[in-house]
Amino acid sequence: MQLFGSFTSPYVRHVRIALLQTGTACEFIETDAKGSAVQSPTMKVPFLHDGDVALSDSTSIIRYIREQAGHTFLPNIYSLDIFCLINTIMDSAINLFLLERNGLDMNANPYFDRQRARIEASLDHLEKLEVDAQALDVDAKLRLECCLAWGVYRERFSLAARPHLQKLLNAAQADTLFAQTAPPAGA
Ligand SMILES: N[C@@H](CCC(=O)N[C@@H](CS)C(=O)NCC(=O)O)C(=O)O
Repeated sequence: MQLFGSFTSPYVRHVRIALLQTGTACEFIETDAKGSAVQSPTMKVPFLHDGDVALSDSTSIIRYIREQAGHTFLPNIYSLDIFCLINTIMDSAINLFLLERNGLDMNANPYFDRQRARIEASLDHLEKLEVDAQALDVDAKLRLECCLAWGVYRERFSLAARPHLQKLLNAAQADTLFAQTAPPAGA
């Protein structure tokens, strides 16, 4: 089994933690934008190859890893909805991040404001929910933790006025596998 990804992607981090949690043997192949453009139809990381199996999204990859290990994947509807909400936050935040990195004027279009508002509103919603991370399905908890860590690491949003989410992130950072998969400083 081969996982293609980067050390900074929150989606890849979630997959790496699922691999470690299940003790799944897998070779990690560091892949940049050029590599993903020619090897995956989505032109994104992560993607996974396992014999005849080729998967191009972290969600299908994580389900594959969990099912191979005899575990369930997001059976609870509430956890699934949290997972989807966090994907929405990350997709918007990562898009804005990459557009900015590619030199676009981030005040150039009102749709960017809508994307920023979507991220803030979704984070406020999660803060208000006071989610009990321990009560979530493991992959909703991990997705939330990987998202919060990435947003703070890339300075895409702040948790200063979101004490509940900050507490969840602090707890995650004390976890061995979470610490082991942290993005390298300065990447
Ligand atoms: N829905 C995808 C999202 C993956 C994604 O957005 N990956 C980013 C890195 S964090 C990427 O490769 N972006 C490259 C691009 O947008 O060109 C998943 O869950 O795997």
